[in-house]
This record gives sequence, structure tokens and C-alpha cells, in this order.
Amino acid sequence: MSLILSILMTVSPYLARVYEYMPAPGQFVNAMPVATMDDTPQTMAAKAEAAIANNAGKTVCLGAWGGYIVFGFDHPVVNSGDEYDFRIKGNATYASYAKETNRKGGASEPGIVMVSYDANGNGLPDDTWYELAGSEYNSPQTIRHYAVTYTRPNGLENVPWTDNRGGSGVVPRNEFHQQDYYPLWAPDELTFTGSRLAPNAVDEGENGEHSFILYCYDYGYADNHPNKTDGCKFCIRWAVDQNGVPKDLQAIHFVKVYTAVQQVCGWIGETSTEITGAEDLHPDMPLPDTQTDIPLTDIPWSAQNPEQPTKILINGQIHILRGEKVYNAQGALVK
Ligand SMILES: [Ca+2]
Ligand SMILES: [Ca+2]
Repeated sequence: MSLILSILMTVSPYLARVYEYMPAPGQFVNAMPVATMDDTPQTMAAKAEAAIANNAGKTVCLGAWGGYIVFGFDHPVVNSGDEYDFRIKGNATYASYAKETNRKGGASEPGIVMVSYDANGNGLPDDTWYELAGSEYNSPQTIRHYAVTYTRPNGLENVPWTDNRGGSGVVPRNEFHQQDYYPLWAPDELTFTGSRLAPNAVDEGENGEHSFILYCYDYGYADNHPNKTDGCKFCIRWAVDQNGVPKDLQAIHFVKVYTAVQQVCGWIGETSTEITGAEDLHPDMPLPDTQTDIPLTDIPWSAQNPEQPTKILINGQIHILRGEKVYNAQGALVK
């Protein structure tokens, strides 16, 4: 393999970039990843990226409802049509109790997944977001256009919140985590918007004992099923616009995940989605609109460039390599 080919073909299947990390308050916030008073949105995105990019496998916590992360890959993830397209890893587990009752549940902390195509081509996630409609998308218990505002408490106190439906509550402190639960680098008020799924936890304890089982939703949420299951895989064809109309995206560049439930489970505290990585399940799949392809015999021969042309994929798009020269699918020299 020529040097130019080996350089051009390095497409990683793994999450490559974290563009934004803004958790809601929570018991693991400022700890996963660790934050200091000197941190900024930029340094925290970099810390989140170091934790989960390139299959690093550490944990980033999104805190209570609404807290989010925005990440992407080093190439567009192609919509395969009928297969799973990408996987998001979390730390969900099935509890033995739930296995005995033939229900899937345990530590399931579902996060809503949104996707975006870099429509303006600037490499930044500033384009329209589309929700992947998971199993609860049409549930009458799902609240759309929900908004919560968290307020920084004075010192190490419970974090109060109010919502846009007259509700209020706190993210309570517990004895296990002593750090500030309010993101250190955030403004004193933090408002998140999105959809809220119904609480998924049931206290299955008996005789005054508490034992919370967080039951899995069927499909379409991050940190909802264990990483080895199909329950953490996603299809781009599930994308819908803000009115619920399916959106046919050829590929996506960016993914946003936010904690989807607003729930406190006794001593185990608030429910918060965790992310430990993500992976394109078919990184070599070409973009469908580049399938049009010129015959290899049309690629110019020269004495300096005598090798037979071959088709290669660069960032998911068909190119043609001849010697040290690279042509696009229309036959134009690109390198
Ligand atoms: Ca953009
Ligand atoms: Ca979790």
C-alpha cells in the first residue's frame, strides 16, 4: 500500500470529537470528568473528548434531565437504510431481579439521541437536529417541549430546579459524593429544553427495604441496554423533524445525547445518562450520492503514473487511486 493511500484511508470507526459537554447537575458532575474552577466550556469538551474518543472507554456523566453531549466522527456515518448504523456505549446493566421476572431492567438511564447533517459544510454542529424516534417517541407519557431551569445553590446544597409546567424539585446531595453537584464552569442558571420520558424506575424492595430497578425502554435510547446488546445500536432512518415527520438523511456528522428522565431513586440519587464511547458500525460504507462512478479506464495514464487505477474509499466516499494521484468519483484530480 502506498504511503498516500495509507494516510488517506485512515477512517476511524470510533467517536473522534466532542464538540460540547454541558451536563445538568448531578452526583457525578464535576467528577466524570473532573472539573476545576478554572475550567471553561472548551476545556470541559476537551476533557470529555479525552475520556471517550478513540475508544478510550472512560465515562462521561450527563447529570439530571436535559444535560447533554455533542460528538462526532472523523467521517460522515452513512444511513444504511435497513441496518443499524452506529452504537453508543454507556454503563447500563441488567439486574438479576429483572432477569428472574423476564423483564429487562437494572441500571437503565435512557438518553434521547439526536443526529445532524453538516448542511452548511463548516464542520461544526450548528445545523438542524433530528431526533431518533425511539420506542417512547409516541407514548402519551412523553412530554414534548419540556424545559427545566437549574439554579446554582449557595454552597454544597441540593440543586433546585423548576420546569415550564409549574413543576419543581431538587437534585439531592447524598453521602457518597462530596463535590459540588452544579457544573463549576456553567452560568448560575442553566436551562435545558427537549423531550422528557416517563420515569422508568420501580422500587421493587420489600418489607421497608428499597431496591430500585430502572427498567429499559425497548429501543432507541443511549445508556438504556448493555453495550453488548442490539439495544445500544441506532438507525439513522429513525430520524424525525421537530413535527415528527420522518427525515431521510443520507448520512450524519454529529450526534447529541441528553438525559431523558427527571427522576430521583432514593439513596442511589438522580438518574443520569452516561456515555463511554460510540462507534460507526459500517465505516467503509460509501455515501449513496457518490455511487455514480466513471470507468477506471478514463483515469489518465502517464509515464510518471503508470500503475493500474483502483477504487478506494476516503471518508466514506469513492475515489480512484492511480500511482500517487487520487481522483474523485467524477474523475477530477484531488491530490
Ligand atoms: Ca455545520
Ligand atoms: Ca448509567
